[in-house]
Amino acid sequence: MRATLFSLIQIFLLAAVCAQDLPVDPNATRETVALYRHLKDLSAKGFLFGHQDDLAYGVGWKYIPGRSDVKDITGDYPGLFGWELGRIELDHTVNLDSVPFDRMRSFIRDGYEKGSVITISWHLNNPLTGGTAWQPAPGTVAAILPGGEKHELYKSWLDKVAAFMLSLKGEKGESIPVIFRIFHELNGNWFWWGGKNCSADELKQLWQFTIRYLRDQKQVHNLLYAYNTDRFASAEAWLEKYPGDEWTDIAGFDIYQGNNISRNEDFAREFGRMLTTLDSIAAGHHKIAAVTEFGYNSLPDADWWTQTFLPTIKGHRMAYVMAWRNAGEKPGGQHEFYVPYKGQGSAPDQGSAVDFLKFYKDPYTLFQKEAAKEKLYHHMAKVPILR
Ligand code: BMA
Repeated sequence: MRATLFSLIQIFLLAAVCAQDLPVDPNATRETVALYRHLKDLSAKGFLFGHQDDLAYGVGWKYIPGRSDVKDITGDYPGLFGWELGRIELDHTVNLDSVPFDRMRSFIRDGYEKGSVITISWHLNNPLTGGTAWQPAPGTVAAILPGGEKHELYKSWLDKVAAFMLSLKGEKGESIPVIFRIFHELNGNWFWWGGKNCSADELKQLWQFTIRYLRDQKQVHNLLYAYNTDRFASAEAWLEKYPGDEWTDIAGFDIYQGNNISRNEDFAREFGRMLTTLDSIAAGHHKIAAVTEFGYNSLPDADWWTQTFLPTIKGHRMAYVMAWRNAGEKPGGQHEFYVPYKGQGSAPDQGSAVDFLKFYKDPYTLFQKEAAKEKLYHHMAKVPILR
């Protein structure tokens, strides 16, 4: 009898442990684990709509408290905010797009306190040459791996990232969970860590080292890790540098309409194909799927949101999608924006603003008000945490 009771307890404990679905970091904070679990289920309802640098600036304005191009059009903020750490490694006070890190910290806190999700990318400079992220050089990844000539330098850069991540605190002093999108667009040749600039094995080693260092050495426990490619041809191509299930929380890709994929039909076909492939990769590997960056620069098609983007993505299993930044006029005269803004077009009700409002109202798109209702940082009762 006693033996039977003992076995029953053992079985119960084993079942409870198996039922635990933990992220890459098994010691992730409670809020981080809660976010991870919520994001796993979210795609049944729809996707969070995200926007890079949303609270910092938009087209024609900068640092106006409470302002957001998304809010100007919809009355609501994004359900996910993207931020960027490039130049933190050099101890600069502003990032590569001139956003001050101290302001970024308060924007992150604001987004989190109101219930939205935070994701961060890092266009870190080339540690071998001192050039930018867009200046590849042979041997860069090898040089920062353990034993490489720039390994200590790379670790000192990670120390700065760790300090920033650890400085993100909510009202009660808890760490703010962040989806860290390291080495993004890693199948393209434009970044020093991408495509032909290193081998699959080197990238995997770099990935695993980076996480081990942040998680185990620096004790950063508020991060989920996103692996994302640019456009890709097949599941095999997407998986070419995949570091493994135990090193990945979120599976994604970046896609832009324009240039070599300009017609709506072509974009929808390509986008749909990649979404279908990512659905099955994410299901097979038990990962959260997301469109980690997307956009159609300057939104030349007034119906794009409801006639091209939304119908293509509906029915797929993305937890979030993130539009890139509304930089407006950039030095050098280029123009860049991916979300409509007040005054776009010749009258306030023209351009793609009306269409974006329809997109906002579709129950499938989740902005901040919906994100807040989901209580993404609260525990889901159904899965106990045994810690
Ligand atoms: C690019 C552009 C650049 C920017 C970079 C990093 O896609 O938006 O202007 O500097 O991202 O954020």
